[in-house]
Formats: sequence, structure tokens, C-alpha cells
Amino acid sequence: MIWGDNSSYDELDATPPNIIIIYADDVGYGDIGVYGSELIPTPHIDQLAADGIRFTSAYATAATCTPSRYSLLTGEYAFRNERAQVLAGDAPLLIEPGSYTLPEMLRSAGYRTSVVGKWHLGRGEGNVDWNSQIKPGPLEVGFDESFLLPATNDRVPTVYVEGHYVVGLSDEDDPLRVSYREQVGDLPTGVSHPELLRYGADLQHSGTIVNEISRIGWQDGGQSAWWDDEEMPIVFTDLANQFIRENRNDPFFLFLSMHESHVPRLPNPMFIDKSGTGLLGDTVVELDWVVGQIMAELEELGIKENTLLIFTSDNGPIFDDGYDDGAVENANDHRAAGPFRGGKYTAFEGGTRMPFIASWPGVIEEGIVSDAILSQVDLLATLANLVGVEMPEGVGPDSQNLLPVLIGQNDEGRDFLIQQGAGTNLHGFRKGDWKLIPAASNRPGFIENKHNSRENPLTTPQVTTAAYLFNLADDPGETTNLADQYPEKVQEMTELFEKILETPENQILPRLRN
Ligand code: NG6
Ligand code: CA
Repeated sequence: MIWGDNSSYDELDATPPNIIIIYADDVGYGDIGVYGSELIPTPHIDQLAADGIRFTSAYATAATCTPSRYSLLTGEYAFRNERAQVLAGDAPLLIEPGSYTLPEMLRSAGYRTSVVGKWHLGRGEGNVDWNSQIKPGPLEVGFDESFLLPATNDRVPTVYVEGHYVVGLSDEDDPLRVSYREQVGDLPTGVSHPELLRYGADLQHSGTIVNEISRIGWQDGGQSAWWDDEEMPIVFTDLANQFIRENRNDPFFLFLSMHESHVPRLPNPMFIDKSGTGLLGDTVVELDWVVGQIMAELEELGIKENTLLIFTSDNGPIFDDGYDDGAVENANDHRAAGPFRGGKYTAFEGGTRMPFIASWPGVIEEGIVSDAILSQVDLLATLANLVGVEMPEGVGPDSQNLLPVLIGQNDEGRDFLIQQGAGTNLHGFRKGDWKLIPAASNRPGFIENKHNSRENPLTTPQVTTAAYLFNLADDPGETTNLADQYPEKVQEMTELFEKILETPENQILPRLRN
């Protein structure tokens, strides 16, 4: 076996595989056919699972986007960095330039690296002028190329940024201005012109109207650069496939970070009414199409055998995240988080338990289902091992090398992991089949995702008074709180949990794994 011993591919006279991570936004465990979705057809993602391995206990580190992405790229739990929380669209870059990151690590192994799609990790140093060079950004933290929507599709600015520049700004006399404090310019907003909206929104999402949808924040000017939401999946897919084609003869890493099924949901007309569960499902069908396009490109170029393709998502699902898009009314009893409780923002399993599929024909056997526990924070150390890079001491402090697990050689995954809810104080802690939501995290935070709440989940305090303890083997839906019945278990797990809050997991684990 050539993997797992940090040998370099040169020594082994083998070609390192291309690596593609397709990262979905707010797509839940139960949104994917092979994970049990009956109302959303996802034939391509299902095929990917049939080609390779599918995990039932894979996790994002957090139940919101910015922290999960931060962990994926740095190998560090996001709660260790106070700034690693859902960022505004004009926030400065979250990852320190020069940090050790997943793309930087792969670059050191000779990979060409690209990120296409949603970023949401900030850029610049504050007070960004969108009309000139915007720096630092993805190019300063390990990517050779980038083409991105800066934050979320519900936040201004609604423009693409390629490398250091906004794409398509054409008029120097009409500069793009962006604010999260006050209205800039006098363009219609959701508040001033609700009659112009495709569908209504809460106050937070009632800023500047773009494509008949009001957004969070205000923008003015630079209209030639404003994106067309319905074209977005095609724009990203074409660019991703172009990158794949251009680099087919050399190892490449593509982080394709799609925005489906995040709000506002404006699928391309090709996908309208293609699911049995309204616009939420339609956007997942769109995402499945994207996955199919990438798979087809790999096949056509003859590089499928030598490509590790991973599909997963950044946090759990939510029906109503601020827009009246009919998601709740048309849900049709769809269980977006599958058998799990909660969803986006929550510390219950639905917040972070993700679909996670990996295919690498010839190495990963077909049709494996693994119950091993792994976290997206582990991809850094795992892929470092895969490409034969020895990581410097201290980097990726929470990242475990689970290469044998990822490629289906064994199922000795993690013993435990932290599942960060919304904010920095609400966590779940899974150890084996036990799941604790510690009393220590019963500070302001979002406990239950009601799927139709109009309270801002990031700021609305929901305080519970006691710890939750569940046994996931008997009770995957976290319905029965066993905390009173097993106080020693609560105590033991709370101690370990608190230790991890303070100490990089890599310093704790060697002892605990024995
Ligand atoms: C919240 C937004 C929500 C979504 C989320 C980020 C409000 C009331 N809600 O602040 O709509 O944009 O941020 O989602 O503003 S994430 O998937 O990128 O983390
Ligand atoms: Ca998300």
C-alpha cells in the first residue's frame, strides 16, 4: 500500500491524484437521495456514492458557514478564533495571510489550486474599496486562482470577485459602494419598494433589491458587475470545468463551493418544479446537476481514475432563513436533516451531521458505507498524508489523519468531536455513541431550529438550564434526555469537552486514543 506512510509520490513513481471538494451550502443529510431523500432526485450524487464511499457520521465543525469553512481550510476548530463567525459581506480576511492552509499544503506538494464559488471568509483589511485592488484574499492564503461570490448570496455586494478584482465593473463614474450600516444611494430596497419583490423577506433581508430580491446590506453603483442569480450555477460550473481541463495533465486541487440551497433560492429555470419540495428541493436538484457536470468532465478527459472527488456540505438545513419563498409551505413533510433533530444553527445532530461522499475509482472500492466518525477539520492532515506532505509542528491543531478511513480501508475514525452551534458558546460534543450538549454551553445561543422562526438565530438568546445527554445508537433523533439518569457520564464528558475547548486536540489525542 502506498498511502499512509508519508512517502512522496516521486519516490513511489506514482502520480498523486487530483483533488476536488464540492462543498454545498446548507444542504442537509436528508436532502440527498442516497441518504434517504424521497422528494429530491439527486441521481448524480447518488452515482458518486455508488462509485465510492459514503459516510453516515461525517461532520462539519459548525452549524454555520464561516466557521465550517475556516476549519476545513485551516485544520483548526473555529471556536478557537473569536472572529470565525458568520461574517458580514465587507468583513476583512479571516485567515491570516501566510497561514498553513489546505491549499497551501497542497501547493507545497506541487498542486495547482483554485477556489470557485462561495467564499464567506472575508477579504481585505477593512474598509474595502470594491473598485480597486482588494487584498489580501484567497490568493494570499494558498489559492493560485479564485473566482468567488464574496460572502453569501443574500448579502451585498452581489458581484463576483476574480483574484483581486470585481468582475465586470465598466464605468469609473459609477463606482460600486457597499454598506452594512446605512443605505448608500437611493436604489429601491425591500422596505421602500416591497411591490418590486419576487417574494418578501424579514427586515434583516430588506436592503437593496437585486434581481427582484432584497438582500442583507445596501449597495449602489457598479451595476454592470451585478450578478444574475439564475445564471450562477452555470457560471461556476463552466469555470470549474475550465480549470479542470487546463490542468488535466498536472495535479490540481479545486474547491468548488456552491451556494445551493442557501437563501435566496433562485434556481435556474431548468430546475424549477423539479423536486417535490418547493424551491429548497429545486436548488438541490440544481446542485446535483453541477456535480453531474463535473463528473462528466472528468470522464470525458479520462482523468476520473486519478481524481479524488469529495462531496459534502457546510452546515445543516433550514427552510425559512429570512425569505417568504414558500419553502415551509411547500415542504411536503420533507425531512431535510434526515433522521436527525435540529438543523442550521443548532448543536443537535442536524446542525453538523453532513452528507459526505468520496470517490476515487481504483483506490476506493465501489459502494462502501462507513459509520466511522470524521470531521471536515480532518481533511488537512488526511490529505497531507495522501500527498506525502509532512506538516510542520503545531499547524492544523485539531486535524487528524484519517486517510485509511477516507479511502475505506478501515473504520477507525475519531473517538470524539465538537459540533459548534451558532455563535461561539453553543456546542454539541459527541464521543462514541454518546452526545452531550453541555450545561456549560447553555449560554445565549440557538438551541432549536424551528424552521420557520423569524428571530435572528445569531442574536436571539435561547437559554436552557440543564445539559442534554443522548445515546445516538438508540436515539439518533435526540429525543430522550438521559442527563439525569447518567450524571457520571455527563460529568466525564463535560470534563473532556472543557479540556478540548482549551487545548488543541492533537495534544490530547495521543493519550486518549490508547
Ligand atoms: C444570518 C442570516 C441568514 C444567513 C446566515 C448565514 C439574518 C437574520 N440571517 O445572519 O439569512 O445568511 O446569516 O448563513 O440575517 S451561512 O450559511 O452562510 O452561515
Ligand atoms: Ca451554509
